[in-house]
Amino acid sequence: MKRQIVLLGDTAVGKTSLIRQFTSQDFDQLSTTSLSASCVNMIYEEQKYEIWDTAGQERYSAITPIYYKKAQLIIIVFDVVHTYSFDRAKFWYEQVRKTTQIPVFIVGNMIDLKQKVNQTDVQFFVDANKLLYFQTSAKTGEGVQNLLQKAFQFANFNDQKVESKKKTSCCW
Ligand SMILES: Nc1nc2c(ncn2[C@@H]2O[C@H](COP(=O)(O)OP(=O)(O)OP(=O)(O)O)[C@@H](O)[C@H]2O)c(=O)[nH]1
Ligand SMILES: [Mg+2]
Repeated sequence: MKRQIVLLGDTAVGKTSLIRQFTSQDFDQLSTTSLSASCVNMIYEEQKYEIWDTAGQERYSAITPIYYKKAQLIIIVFDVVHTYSFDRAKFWYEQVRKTTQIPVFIVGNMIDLKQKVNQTDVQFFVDANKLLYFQTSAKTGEGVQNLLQKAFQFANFNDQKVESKKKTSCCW
């Protein structure tokens, strides 16, 4: 079975750029806004994964839940330059938690630029919700492969937990 990993976050935080780094270690300064969700397939340690890129513009918010409801892991991205993008990350976390308890990673992208989002606020949020926090630059590639590897491991682990839970409930 394929594991699904879904990226969420405000427009222009670098979701598409992160996926480009995941798959081809490459960066496009002229990356244009996504108008719909799309997916790429990846294989890690013989396991297949689907990485879903969603459209961050507000007008697509209503359809985005379709993509994360069946995921094994959700990665919520903000960019460390715009405080509003962090507010939107918190919004997405609340939306996700309305329907699912699956693991969520928080990613602060664009660490190659001057950071304006208050790190204490981010740390408070991730600690309060017991989330893993990663910092990346989709431009330089810093932190990106570490994020990807942890994402594969978590998506796989989470799926095994679901499967073993199912087995246990069959035995009741
Ligand atoms: N300096 C810098 N620029 C970045 C980084 N990541 C993305 N960008 C740039 O930011 C802009 C938006 O990146 P995208 O990856 O298209 O953003 P997105 O989150 O997919 O946006 P939507 O598709 O609208 O939801 C592009 O111009 C990218 O080149 C980064 O880590 N550092
Ligand atoms: Mg995009």
